[in-house]
Amino acid sequence: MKSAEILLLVLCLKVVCFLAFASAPSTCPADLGSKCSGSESDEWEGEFFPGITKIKYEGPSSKNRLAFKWYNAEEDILGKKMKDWLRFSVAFWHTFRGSGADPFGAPTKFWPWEDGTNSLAMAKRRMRANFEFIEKLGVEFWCFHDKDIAPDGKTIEETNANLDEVVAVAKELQGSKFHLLWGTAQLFLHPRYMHGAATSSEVGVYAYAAAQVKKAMEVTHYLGGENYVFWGGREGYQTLLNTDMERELNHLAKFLEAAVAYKKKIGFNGTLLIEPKPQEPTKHQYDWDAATTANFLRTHGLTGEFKINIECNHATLSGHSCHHELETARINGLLGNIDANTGDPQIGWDTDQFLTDIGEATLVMLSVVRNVWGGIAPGGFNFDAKLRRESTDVEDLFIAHIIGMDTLARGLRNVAKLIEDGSLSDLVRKRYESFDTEIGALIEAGKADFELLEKKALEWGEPKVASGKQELAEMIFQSAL
Ligand code: XUL
Ligand code: CO
Repeated sequence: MKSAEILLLVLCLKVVCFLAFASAPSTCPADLGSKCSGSESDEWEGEFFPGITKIKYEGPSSKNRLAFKWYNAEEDILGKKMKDWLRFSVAFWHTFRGSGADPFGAPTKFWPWEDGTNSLAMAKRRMRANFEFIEKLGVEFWCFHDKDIAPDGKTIEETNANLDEVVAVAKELQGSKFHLLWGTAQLFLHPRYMHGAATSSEVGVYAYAAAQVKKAMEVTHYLGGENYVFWGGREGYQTLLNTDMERELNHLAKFLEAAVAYKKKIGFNGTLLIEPKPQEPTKHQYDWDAATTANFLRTHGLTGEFKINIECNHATLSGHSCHHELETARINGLLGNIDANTGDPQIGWDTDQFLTDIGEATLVMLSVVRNVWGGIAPGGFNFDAKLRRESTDVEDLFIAHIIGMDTLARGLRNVAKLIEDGSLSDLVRKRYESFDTEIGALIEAGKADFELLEKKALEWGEPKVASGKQELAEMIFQSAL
């Protein structure tokens, strides 16, 4: 091995160790001075974000980087306030535990409130920072994994006690002003989950995962969570040569059935959501995409109990667009929530970037506005998105969320324009108008048999086939941007 390779290996191992035990830096950077003491106190003098006041809407001509140009929470669009269409949520794991580490490089973010530890005191202080952040950003919701918000203890009991302490702080800070969009259990970081959790080949791991999800559901319920998410972090396989796929899928279904039973037992009324992803960390994740997930739910009689959380970056990893995944979930009556992010067109992994593409956001909002309930509540838009490794200023956390919120707000405004204009829906309606006939109605009602259709084909002769008008559709769409 060349010395450069050894250096890289050592660095990677360091990063892996770092990720396993804490997302915060393990030593205090020199420039944090006395505040970086690693102390046992969750106290913090003054504000976490001094100099940043509540982010306001200033309109499209504003040059203020800390203002909304398009998102105006109270403004009515298509009969609802923007904030009620969008229900934005801050993802605790990215915004407060994201360190900037990647497989090749050490952490780059050393937020002033971090003390370099993964202590309980630090966890409580971080929770206070979270609520100051969402208040200043003007967001009402947040999301978390159990492991993001509280450190592990030596036993399940100790771990649960730690979680309870932090959750009590979160409950107090939430008050009636803020809400939990969803909670989830993190079932992928610890080595015990290397073969999966509900799909592990080890029964002890299956039971451990059940205990963890049970607790995560309890605290989500306690915090008034509106949803609970299952993302199959390692529920999949690396090779079919050592895998009994049928058995693993059955185990997963039984695990989800047990979750439904427990939800009912504790009186948790939130929606259970499955978040599809095709690969990463496993070579093949079982919840590949929306269609695979819908089929799995149907096969196991779980469709009435679950909805789907579509993450845009996962959609593109599965070879679909986010719009395709949203439409697939929507037409199956399963669209429950959106993890609002995007990938990079040249990089083939889950880069979890803030969505900044206005066209993409308009397509996303088309699905949301068309959804059966006219929106996705009790779901929302969770920013499962992180700053780039190289973005290291505290204000970057605000700027990233502001652009993410403004982009989706622009998408919503554009959909309102498209609806008002009506030409796009006219184009689609006209395209199928040959079915708005007596025979079309019989086909759609399942009453047209092959003999009848053959009779019609003989009578009509060679059918005339009209233009699909794709470029016109694109022209109309673009005129709304
Ligand atoms: C991972 C991912 C997760 C889930 C929650 O790709 O999206 O953050 O959203 O576990
Ligand atoms: Co996600």
